[in-house]
Amino acid sequence: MNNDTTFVLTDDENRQARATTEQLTQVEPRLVDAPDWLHACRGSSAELPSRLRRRLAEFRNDPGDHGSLLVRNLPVVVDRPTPADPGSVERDATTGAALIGMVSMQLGDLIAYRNEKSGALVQNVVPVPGQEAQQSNAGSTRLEMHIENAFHPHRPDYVGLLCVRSDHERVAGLQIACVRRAVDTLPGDVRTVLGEPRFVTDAPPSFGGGSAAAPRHAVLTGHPDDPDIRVDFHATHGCDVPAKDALEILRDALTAVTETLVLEPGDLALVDNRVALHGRTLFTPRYDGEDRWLYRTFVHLDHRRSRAFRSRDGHVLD
Ligand SMILES: O=C(O)CCC(=O)C(=O)O
Ligand SMILES: [Fe+2]
Repeated sequence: MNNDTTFVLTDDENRQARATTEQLTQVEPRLVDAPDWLHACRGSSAELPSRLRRRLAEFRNDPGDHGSLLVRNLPVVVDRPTPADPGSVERDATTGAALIGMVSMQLGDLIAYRNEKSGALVQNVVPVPGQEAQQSNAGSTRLEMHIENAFHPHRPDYVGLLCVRSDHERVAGLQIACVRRAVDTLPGDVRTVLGEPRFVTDAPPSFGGGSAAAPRHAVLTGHPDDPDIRVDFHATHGCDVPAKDALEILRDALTAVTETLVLEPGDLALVDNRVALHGRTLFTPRYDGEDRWLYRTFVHLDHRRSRAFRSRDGHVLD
């Protein structure tokens, strides 16, 4: 198992990736969600520096004890103010969109959800005026630890977060906590409860909201010593007292292994959404066009598996 959580491109690799990226940004119609552009992106992803491709193949095979990989020194160029409109997405084939697209495609296939950020494959994670306290990526108060789309039957296998711009004070921390480093510290009876369908996760309002119709699910599944995890500490609730208690014990165990990364432009965090949660520390936006800006992608490993949820065999899940 490779537990090295950081991969830094050398300057030569940065130049090589820049050349591939520049070519890809010129491919018509220069729109991320267009099938022709996505096809070109898949091809270009095979031309990323070979050392990076090897590391990504290892990460796909085994995400390590930290369940995440930070790729640094990617050649991101930004020539626009940070957007601040609600639900904003990146439709243009910018250098950043090309980079996160290519790296994501070395792991699997890009997906999005029709009810979230208008189904765009590359989404902006930016603070939005008036949404400071929201438990969404438009907020700037602390964002609780979660796996992505915990409520959904087809959750992404990976989440990619590429930093285009840091926050002014360089304090906004992406937080990551992997169940692989916490599971041993949980008492046996707590693990048993977490492995039973005694939890519900509310869907966000854009997906119909609430937990009334939400099916009960387990928080830990798979091998008891190396489980997958399905929890969002804002949206998941225990259905009985032992289940509620077990969630609190799990939260403490994950807090003890939480790592915080202040991303810099050109840093891409890849999180294995089956074993690791993510969240964000508080920061103060200024809404001056220079605020923190990440691009986000979702990736799944088996495109075919979700075919019934995708009309016209596209990338957007209904
Ligand atoms: O802002 C961050 O660092 C993470 C936000 C987040 O959880 C997301 O966009 O899925
Ligand atoms: Fe998230």
